[in-house]
Amino acid sequence: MNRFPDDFIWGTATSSYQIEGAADLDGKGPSIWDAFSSIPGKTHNGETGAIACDHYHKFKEDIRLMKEMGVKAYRFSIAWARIFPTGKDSINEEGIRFYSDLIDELIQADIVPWVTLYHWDLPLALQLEDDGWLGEKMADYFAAYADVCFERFGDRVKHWITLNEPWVVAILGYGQGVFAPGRISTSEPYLAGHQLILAHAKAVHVYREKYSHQQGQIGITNNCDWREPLTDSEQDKEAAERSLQFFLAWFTDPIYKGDYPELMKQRLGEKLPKFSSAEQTMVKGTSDFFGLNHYTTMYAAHNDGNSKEQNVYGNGGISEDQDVDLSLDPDWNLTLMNWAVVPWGCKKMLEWINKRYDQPDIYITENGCAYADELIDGTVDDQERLDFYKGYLEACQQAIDGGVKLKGYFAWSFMDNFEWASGYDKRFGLHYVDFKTLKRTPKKSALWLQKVIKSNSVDV
Ligand code: PNW
Repeated sequence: MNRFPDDFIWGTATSSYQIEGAADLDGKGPSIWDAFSSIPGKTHNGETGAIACDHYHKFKEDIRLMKEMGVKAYRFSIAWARIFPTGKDSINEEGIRFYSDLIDELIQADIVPWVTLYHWDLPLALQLEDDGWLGEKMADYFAAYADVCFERFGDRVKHWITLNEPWVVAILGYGQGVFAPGRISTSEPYLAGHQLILAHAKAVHVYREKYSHQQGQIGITNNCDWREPLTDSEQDKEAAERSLQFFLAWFTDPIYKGDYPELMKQRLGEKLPKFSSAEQTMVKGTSDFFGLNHYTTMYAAHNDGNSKEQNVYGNGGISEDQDVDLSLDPDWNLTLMNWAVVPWGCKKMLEWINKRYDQPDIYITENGCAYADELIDGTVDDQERLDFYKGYLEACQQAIDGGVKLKGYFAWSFMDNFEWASGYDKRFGLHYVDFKTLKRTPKKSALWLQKVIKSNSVDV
């Protein structure tokens, strides 16, 4: 029987705005997602995270369900605006209390908290006063907020993730405008990305300089889809590599190597901000592990600059900077997000990271799929999701067998939740949530994953 390593970390993941609700309770300030989702037309059916799964009030029940599944770790995020309602200056003790209680409850249940400091719900005040991630004081504000989290929670939290998916913040938030703050630009994503990297690095330095006695780990989570060359031609192979560098190495090269990838610098020229040499030193080496969110795969082909069909896919980045055409194999199954199910792409992605960054410890901090699940006679038969997880976990196991240091896997998501601009129809959860009654029900895939975790093997 194929087994995962004995110390493999099995977890599930969520984020604050997608599950908590209680958007303006107990002193929480508004975030850019409260504002963005209240603008007509920005989200599916005008839905918002104002109530979401009401995890704010139901977290004890949720932890009970996690315990039943047997998960070893739970990745959640802190809403910055619960801690600092305006993003800075004065602390909201009621916000501290909520996360402190959540952490205590997890530890009592023997579930290790993995805490993300920023999963996109920026305090609105910082957007209005400082232009959000375009603002040059953001790194200081983020580091000050992180400092308070380390101080108040670091006695119990030993696993920190600074930022979730800066690529999404930069491209979908500042490029395509489909996520908060809704900006549309071909240059701002690189400016926002730059401030995000600096903010991450500053927070890591605070942690290492002031809180080393807490003996925790800190890193960042980036997302990347695999890019498979459409043909064997050198041009398509180069296009796929270029696409991966514009997607992932944009954020991970500065952190692992000290600067942006050479080909991005060449192609972007003045559009790409530069790190001073002091900043390069500050940024380099600021991740104790490689956090990866991985969902799908696309073919990449060279584009000679004449094709008009460049931006058809939401996750291509700024394609005119890359000269890459993306496409799907018509044989691939699609999830409700129209993301293709390609387990071997996950294995290749892990191998690419292993090679480029010299065998780092990798954690898949998100992987999962959305379907239109239905609750029928008290059960949810989500066989497609079960097959998805089986395929991707087998790919993970093959990568581990091939020498990749994959140390853990967090399924996205613990329960159905507010899928950002797509609202509540896109169900990613292992647990079904009835958004009228807020009742939770484990899906078939959750019961299967429970067995996987127990036996440390996907052959169950
Ligand atoms: C991630 N893309 O978002 C987030 O971390 C989660 O909050 C989210 O619910 C989950 O994946 C599912 O979407 C992404 O366009 C959003 O490539 C968009 C993309 C990737 C990740």
